[in-house]
Amino acid sequence: MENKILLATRNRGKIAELDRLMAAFGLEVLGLDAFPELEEVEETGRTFEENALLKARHAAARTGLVSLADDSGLEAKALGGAPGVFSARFHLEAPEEFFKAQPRQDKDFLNVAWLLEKMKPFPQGERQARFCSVIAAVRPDGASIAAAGCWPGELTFEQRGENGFGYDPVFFDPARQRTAAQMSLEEKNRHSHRARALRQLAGFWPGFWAGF
Ligand code: ITT
Repeated sequence: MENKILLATRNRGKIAELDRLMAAFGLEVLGLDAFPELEEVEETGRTFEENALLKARHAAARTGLVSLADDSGLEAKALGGAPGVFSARFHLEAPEEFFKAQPRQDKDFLNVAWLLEKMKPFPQGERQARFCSVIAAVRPDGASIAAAGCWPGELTFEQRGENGFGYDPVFFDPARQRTAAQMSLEEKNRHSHRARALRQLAGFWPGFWAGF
């Protein structure tokens, strides 16, 4: 049995976190860089779980390797759980004037700026949010496991911190009194939605791996 697993994500922030988190599994972790010809799968699911399974299934079927994928996002209570599964594409719903007014045009910056814009009417006390992640693992024979984790917090009014990626600079953890972008990788990996999901998944792992 090969001791290799494919991490099926193109998001560098996720790769850095998952690489470190998965060290405990004692596996050789390959990235999608090893498979440049693998086409991206369209994320058509309505839930994090559906999308995580879609991505992991696609990678396992094409490469013949046990594949792990994360689908994740931010849910703001005041926005009825948005952006949720649309977190990576949230800025696409913004009007043209919004884009013209932005100093940067990269995806992470635009998503965060659009979120702060939508949250403008909501004062402190109405800014609860959580990060959620579902991590799915799929074997080449199609067998799968999946687990979820969420990280409760609040949205700030401005960006704080330089670390992490995506929405980290506006996600404030009240228990630790700082944003996710003000945490080191080690600290974020102790508390994050992704860490919580992976801890859950670890419980199913021995049976999943043994049947491979
Ligand atoms: P892959 O599908 O290749 O994994 P992606 O970036 O498209 O990469 P998703 O579809 O799961 O990943 O979208 C996740 C979105 O939620 C994306 O905008 C991230 O920036 C954001 N997000 C998820 N986890 C986050 C975290 O820990 N910190 C900040 N933002 C996060």
